[in-house]
Parts: sequence; structure tokens; C-alpha cells
Amino acid sequence: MRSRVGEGVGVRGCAGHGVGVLMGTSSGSAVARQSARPSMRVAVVVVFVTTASVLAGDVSIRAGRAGTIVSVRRTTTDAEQVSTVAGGVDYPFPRPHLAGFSPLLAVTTSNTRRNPLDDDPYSHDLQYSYVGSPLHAPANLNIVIGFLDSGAAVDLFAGSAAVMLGVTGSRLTENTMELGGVGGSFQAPVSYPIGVFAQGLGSLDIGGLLKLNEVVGHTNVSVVASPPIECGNGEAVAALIGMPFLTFFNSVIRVDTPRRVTVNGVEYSGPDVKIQDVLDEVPEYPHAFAMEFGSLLPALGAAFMQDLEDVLNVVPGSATSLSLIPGSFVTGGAFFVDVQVLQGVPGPLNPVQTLRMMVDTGAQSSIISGGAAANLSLSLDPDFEIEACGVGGLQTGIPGYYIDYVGINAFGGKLEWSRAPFIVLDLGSPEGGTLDGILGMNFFWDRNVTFEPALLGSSFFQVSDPVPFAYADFDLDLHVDTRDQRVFVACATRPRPGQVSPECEHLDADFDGDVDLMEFARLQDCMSGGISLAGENCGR
Ligand SMILES: [Ca+2]
Ligand SMILES: [Ca+2]
Ligand SMILES: [Ca+2]
Repeated sequence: MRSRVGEGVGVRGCAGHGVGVLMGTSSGSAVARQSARPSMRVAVVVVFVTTASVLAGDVSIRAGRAGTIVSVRRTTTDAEQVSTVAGGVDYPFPRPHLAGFSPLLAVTTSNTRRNPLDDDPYSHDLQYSYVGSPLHAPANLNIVIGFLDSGAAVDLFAGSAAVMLGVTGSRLTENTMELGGVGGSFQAPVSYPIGVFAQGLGSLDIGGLLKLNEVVGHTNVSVVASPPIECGNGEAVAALIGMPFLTFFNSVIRVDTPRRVTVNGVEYSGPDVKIQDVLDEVPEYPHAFAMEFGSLLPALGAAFMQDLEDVLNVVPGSATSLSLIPGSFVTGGAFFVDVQVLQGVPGPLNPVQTLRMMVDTGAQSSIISGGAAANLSLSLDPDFEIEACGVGGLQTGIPGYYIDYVGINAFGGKLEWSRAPFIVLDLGSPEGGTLDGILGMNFFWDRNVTFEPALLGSSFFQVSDPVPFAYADFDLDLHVDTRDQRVFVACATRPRPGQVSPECEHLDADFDGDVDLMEFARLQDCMSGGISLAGENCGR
């Protein structure tokens, strides 16, 4: 599994600097921002892939704006674990994994843009198949694998991805936008208007070629093309398909239809993703929660923003984003959901609290702010700590906690979880101030979901009932084979409580705090090999 990190944005904010429990974000006022063109630090996007990971199973985890998690360390002792149980808190609902899926997309580009003399040279145009001439021919071969990222305010190509997609040299303006994330920020070039197209891994043929009649996209858009973003010995390879694109389509993500492809010699795997016309039918799932679009200004369309220093020249001053009207100042935006959280035993003195979290399909893990953590009276001693790789390098000692109860009201019945892991970080909100949190895909690791945004009207996130996976199918590809054995070996512990690393907790089938011979026996029972399907209920 490949991983990286996306970052959302803020109209004003440089969401990027927020790292660590105690740090806030620096945000100027919207007014100040609009009067000062050179400081247009609008979208903040972060991306990274680490190829080398100290996580078990050689898996790195995209944590949205928090960067890529490169290591996890449990901090609780055996005694503390026992005392939690003795304290009367039980866990009646499903436990989310530390990391959920990453929705991967194949991405390609073209030269299609509006005539600069057009009455409205700034708006984007939605496309339902490939149009134009490739920036780097052929368009079905010169593709990159990126992320469907509702936490990103712009479309972004970094390093070798920008080169592969032909967004370099004369395709770039001299204008820049600030990218920020864990550890710092930097300025990255904004492109001239191009066409951006994407579709799920199911639109790649056996030879790794993208079926151009199956992609969707938008043209006359500006993207951010950043230099390589590297961390440790990992090469940054990243493309983010963000809000300006995703807001105008429905995205169907199916974990019950896993895909595995090889592109340019690199193997990728993940759930099937289908980005489709909002007029096309989507699968009906039994649960759906409402998402509310939030931004400082009402957003009605997507446009790139002119260079205000040379208004007669149609040069983008910032990348395409959601905007009030074409040619106006860029505004970010994101989708939010009210999430109920509770720590400890509920009662009159310990009511359920509600957090307004951003729904981030680009985050494999979930985040709460330092303020939210304090309001839950969490212990000063975290349950685990992570290291995350972001724009500014490695950030260590980021605290993580298990929250006893998480609930989301939904059509078809409330969605509820027990003992849900959260990373504690302060990140700027597109609405100003600090985000309460980010709802990542770890809550939906075994669910098919659809992301159905609407700028006008109700937006929904549909959720299926759990998809049954065999106990030992750790990479969720419906087989139990040597890949799963490698995950097991990386997670195996001595037979004692308190041994399991947080990213391995779901391997602890009997919840006794270890991954030992008991679990190994279940793995053995489930082995199906790479061709036969594993039994759904095997090892349960
Ligand atoms: Ca498997
Ligand atoms: Ca055991
Ligand atoms: Ca166990």
C-alpha cells in the first residue's frame, strides 16, 4: 500500500503550521488577505509518500494534513490497560483500525483551456471523457497514481508526478502558492490552465494503460506543481485530486472490489473507485450521514484566479479552487459532519460532546484538535505516539488516544464505534480558526462508501454495512496469502497483554493484547493463496 498526505486548506489560513497539541495556526483576517496579493497563502496542501517505513508490514499511513505516519509507538503499560478495563468502560461497537483505505486514482492531463479572450476566461469546464492533446503523450501511458482527497483545496502534482504529467517548464507561471503541513511550509508554482482527468484503478487495462474514454475531469484549471517533497529516504510521488474536482462528481469507493495494478513498475492496491457524473445512479447503501459544506464565503463554482498584479494578462495568480464568482478571490471549502464523542462512562457530569469534523477521503487516520482533547479530559499520557512526515520534515512525539465512543447520526440508523484511535493535532479550518478534527477513512475500513457532495442542497456520505473479510486478510484483497503473512510476522508479539502496536491491534483477534500463536493458528486456517478467495468468516 502506498501512502502520502494531503492537506486541506483554508481560505485564510496557513493551515500548514499546526503541529503538536499546543500549537495553533496563524491566520490573518480575510480582509487583510484580500488586500495583499503577494501573500496569497490560500490552499495548503501537503503530500508525501514514504517508501521506507518502520510501521509493521511496511505500510505507511496517510493522515491527511498531519502528513504520513511513519512510525507508531504505544505508550500505555500493561497495568494501565488492565485499569481501563477495570474502570467499567466496555466496547460494544466495532473498533476502527488506526488506518483505513486510501482511494487511489489514475491521473492524466491535456492542454485544454478556454480562450483568454473569452468573456469568462477563469471558470473550469467539467468533462466526462478525455479531451484535448496530451501534455506528455501518450496520455494513457504517462499517468500517475494519486489520491481522491476531499481534504485538499487544490489539485496538486509533486516532483516526478508533475514531470510525468507534463506540468513543468513553460506550463508553469511565476506565481506561487504556499503549501503547508507538518513541520513547515514552502512556496510551490501555479500552472497555466490545463485539463486534469482521473479515474479509479479499475480503468487501467492489464498492460497498465488508462482507458481514456472512462476518465472524468475538468479543463481550464490551474494546479499546483510542487518540487519533490521528500522525507527521510522516501521519494515524494504524489498527485492529489482535491475539492475543485471532486465537488462536481459523485465518488463511489468499494472495498468489496479491491484492485491491484502495476504502473511504471510500481504496484498499487486499494479499493475500487469510480468518479461519476452526478446524474448517474450511485449504489444505495443502508446508512447515509449529512455533510455540510463549510467555507468563509459561499462557494458556487471552481475557477483559477488571475494575477492581480497584471489584471489584463490572464495569468493565474493561484490555482483553481472553489470561488464565489469567477475572477473573485479564491476561497477554500470543505465538507463537515457533526461527530459525537465520549470518553469514560456517560452521565450528567460527562455528556456526549459534538465535534465538527472535516470529512477527508485523503486521510487514512483521524485527528482531533488539542482543544477537543482537553474538553474530553484526556490523560496527559497518550495511549500512543506517532512520527509524521510532512513538508517540513519529520515531526516526532505526536500524541494519539483511543476515544471510548464515537457516533454519527445517519439515515438508516446511527453509526457507532468503540475505542477509536485519534491523533491530536491543531490544523487550520477552511472556516477560520482551528478544525475540531478530521474524520478519516479508518472508520470505514470495511465499508463501501459514496462521497456525494452538493454545493447547493444536501450532501451525503453513504456507508454500507460491513463487508465481511476473512480474519487474516489484512490487506483486504479477498485472499489470504504471503502478503498477509508478512503483515502478521511484522505484528507478531510475545503472548502477553500490552504488546500490540496500535496499527496492529486489528490482528489481535481475541482482544487479549497480543498477537501470538492463537492468532497464528487462525491465519493458518484461513490461508487461501493468491488465486482462491478466502472464506469470509474464516478465523472469526
Ligand atoms: Ca490479503
Ligand atoms: Ca494471546
Ligand atoms: Ca491475542
